[in-house]
Amino acid sequence: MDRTVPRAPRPAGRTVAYDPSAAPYGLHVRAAAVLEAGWTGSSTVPSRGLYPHQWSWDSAFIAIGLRHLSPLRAQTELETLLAAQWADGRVPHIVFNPSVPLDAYFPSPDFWRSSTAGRAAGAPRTVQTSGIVQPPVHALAAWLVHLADPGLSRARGFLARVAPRLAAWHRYLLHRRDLGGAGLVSVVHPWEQGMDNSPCWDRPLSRVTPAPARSFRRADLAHGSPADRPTDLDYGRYVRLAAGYRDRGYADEPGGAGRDGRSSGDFAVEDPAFNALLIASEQALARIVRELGADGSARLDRAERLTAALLERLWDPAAGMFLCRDVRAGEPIRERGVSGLVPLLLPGLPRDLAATLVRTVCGPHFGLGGTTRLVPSYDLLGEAFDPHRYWRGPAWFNTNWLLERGLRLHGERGRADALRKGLLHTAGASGFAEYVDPYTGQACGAAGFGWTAALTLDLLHDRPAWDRNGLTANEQRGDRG
Ligand code: 9WN
Repeated sequence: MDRTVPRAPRPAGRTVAYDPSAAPYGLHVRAAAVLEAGWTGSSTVPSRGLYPHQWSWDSAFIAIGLRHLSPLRAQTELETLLAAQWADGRVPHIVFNPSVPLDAYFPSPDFWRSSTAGRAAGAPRTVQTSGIVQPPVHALAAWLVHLADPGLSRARGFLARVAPRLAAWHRYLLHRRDLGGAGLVSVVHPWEQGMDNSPCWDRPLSRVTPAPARSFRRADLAHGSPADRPTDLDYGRYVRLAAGYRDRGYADEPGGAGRDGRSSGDFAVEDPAFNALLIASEQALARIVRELGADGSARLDRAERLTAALLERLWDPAAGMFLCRDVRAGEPIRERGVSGLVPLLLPGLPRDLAATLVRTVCGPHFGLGGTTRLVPSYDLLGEAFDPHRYWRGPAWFNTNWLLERGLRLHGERGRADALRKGLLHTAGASGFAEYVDPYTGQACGAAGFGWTAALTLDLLHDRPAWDRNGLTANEQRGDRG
């Protein structure tokens, strides 16, 4: 019997047999169609209208889903992104598609001027990129993509080609971005952390003088409701920060510059999700180098040290979760954002702390299993909470996918199953929305969003594989071959 989907879009390369008894047929086909529509030939756009280029962490999440349709495409997705890596190791947050008109997205290549302003930092000459980064989900994605078809991966030398780039990427973060001097990575722009408009940034951003609204032209308002998007004042601050970094040649000044060290700009924040994803990716890179015949134990040791620094520096017992740290002010940011829950995906968390995080996810501030369907991006009880405004309350699928994995990893099977069910239902009912109202599931932002479709596919097809082949507690604690 032919078990492949008859009318599903068929990406190039080997397609993966689909078992109709294992997952809802319609949802699989619709999610696959979203990814097919976003495929440019070498990567996938998050959204044709709102985000018509390649984004860094989107591509990692998209590859994690794409591997269930075409492992070849999933490998290509990551290879395309890594081909735009700078010589200093940074992986840019946007790789621009030259065939897209300049005014389709702001800030466009002529704002970033990567090949000129970024020359000293080693920006590539042949492709235009932004000069900031996004969370390092890539090694984790590369490992999961490899597992989808190890034969193809070995035949193409996939891991051998991406491993040095992933290692350079992590090196850049660990050596050039330790701005607080405590071993954790700092982000220098809210766009780097990926949850752009989170209330967690309000305080550190308030020190940034906004660029005047007339000095730039936003493109996002043509696609989204202004009530759901960041304000012009916020955009003015984003623009000022990015332009300042660009005008300093995208140079980083690591080593605990601290309160007075302005050379790296006004904004420097240690974020729990960014650092937890680096730890998970460092663990994945250990698996990758081991698969390539080398010793991964130094990387596992580093992951342990980073986990200790994360606990020491960002865990807040009173809040029952991790908090961001404002490196310039030298103090924690007392706002509960979903990023403070994301370290739940780490197998090396102390048991009591993981239990506390689960209580917080399900408690009044995030409401999972009670008032909310999906985990909101920000504290339900916070003053700035807004169920529709960008990263100030709505639920996103990537953060919920990470929490589903974390709940499962820490033995919370019932809660993980319920969240998975909620995610699959909401993804389908919302038309794979960019984000949703956490109470009602109402669709917000772009429709047919890349990582929403990709992570839907992953939840449909990969529940056992994550436990079996992913980063399980046993692998991290004992298995150090
Ligand atoms: C800026 C592409 C990106 C995501 C981010 C999300 C949003 C961009 C924007 O879209 O950010 O990078 O223009 O608002 O916040 O997480 O990667 O989907």
